[in-house]
Amino acid sequence: MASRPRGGRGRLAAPVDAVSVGPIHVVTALLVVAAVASGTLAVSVSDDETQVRPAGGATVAERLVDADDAETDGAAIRRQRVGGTTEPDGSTASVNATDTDADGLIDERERSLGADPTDPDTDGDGIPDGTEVDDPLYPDADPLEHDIYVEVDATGENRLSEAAVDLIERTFADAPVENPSGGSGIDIHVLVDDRGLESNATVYSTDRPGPRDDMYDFREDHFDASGSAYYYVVLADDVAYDGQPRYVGAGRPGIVAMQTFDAPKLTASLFMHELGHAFGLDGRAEGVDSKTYSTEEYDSVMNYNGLYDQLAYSNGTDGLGRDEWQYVARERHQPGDGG
Ligand SMILES: [Ca+2]
Ligand SMILES: [Ca+2]
Ligand SMILES: [Ca+2]
Ligand SMILES: [Ca+2]
Repeated sequence: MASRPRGGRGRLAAPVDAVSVGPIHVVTALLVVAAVASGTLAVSVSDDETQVRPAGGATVAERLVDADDAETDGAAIRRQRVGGTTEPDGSTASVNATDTDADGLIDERERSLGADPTDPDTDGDGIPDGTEVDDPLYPDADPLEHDIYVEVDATGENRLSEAAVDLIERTFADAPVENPSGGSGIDIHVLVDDRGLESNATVYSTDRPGPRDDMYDFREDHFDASGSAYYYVVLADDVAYDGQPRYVGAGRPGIVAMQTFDAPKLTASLFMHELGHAFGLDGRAEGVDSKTYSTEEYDSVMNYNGLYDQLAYSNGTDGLGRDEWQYVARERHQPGDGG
C-alpha cells in the first residue's frame, strides 16, 4: 500500500478543553469534553474559522457519504451475512491439494499469492488468508497487508462525511506498520451501513437492563457483520453517560458510540480516539484520557492534550516511548474475541 500524504490541515486555535474525571475512565474509558457541558461547543478552527458544535447536520460545504451508496453498502453486508458461506479455495482444487495451515487456501495457491502456507494469517491482521481472498464480507482485503474493518451505523441525521473518512484512511495508511507485501501502513475499511436509526439521548449507558437505548442494544439490533472481524460504531446525537450531556464519545472493546462535528478533522480525531479504546487502549494506560503529559511527552490522539489537534496514535518516539501503532497492529482487541 502506498502511503498517502497527510491532509495538511491547520491546528486548532483554541483546542477543546478535555478534562479527566478520574476513576470513571478505568471503568468506562469515556471521553469527557467539558466544553460541551452546555450542549454546544464554541471552538473556532484556525484554517477555516468554522464554528464547531456537536451536530447531526453537516455544513453545506461538506460532502456527505452518498445515501444511495450507503444503502448499497448496508445491503451488501446483509447479503454477505445471509449468503455468507465461503467455499475454501474454490471447487477447482484437486482432491490431493494440501492446505497445510488449514486457512482455506491450498499451499500451491498461497505460494502463488506470496502468502505463507504454514501461517493461517500471513499478515497478522486477525483475518485468515483464505477469508481475505475469498470472503465477500471483506471487500478489498489483502492477505499480505494489514486490514481493519469497521461497520458504521447512524441514528437520525448523523453522518460520517467523506472528508472525515478520508482523514481516517490516510492516518491508518501512514501507520508505521510493516506488511509482508513489503509496504507499510494499515488499510482501514470504513463501511457506512444503517442510517436514520431511531435516535436516543442516552446511547451510552451502564443501565443495560433498561430501555433499548445503549450502544450494546444498537449493536445487538443492527450489527450486520456481528461475529466477524468488524468493529462496530454507532453515530448518535448525544452520547450521554447515564444522562450526563458532557460526554461526546465512548469506546469499549470492539464498540464505539460517538457524536459528530461539522469539522471533518474533529470528527476524525474523535473517531480515532474512540476506536483506540475499541482496540483496547484504555484509561488504565499511562497518559490515556488525561492531560498528564504534553503532546511532546505523549504524542497521541489518546492524550487529551492531543485530542482534536491530531489524529494518530503514538509511535514510540515520544517521551513516554509507548508504540501504540504496534499495539494496534499486533495486540489489539479483536471483535471475534467476544467484543
Ligand atoms: Ca493454507
Ligand atoms: Ca496461510
Ligand atoms: Ca490476514
Ligand atoms: Ca489483510
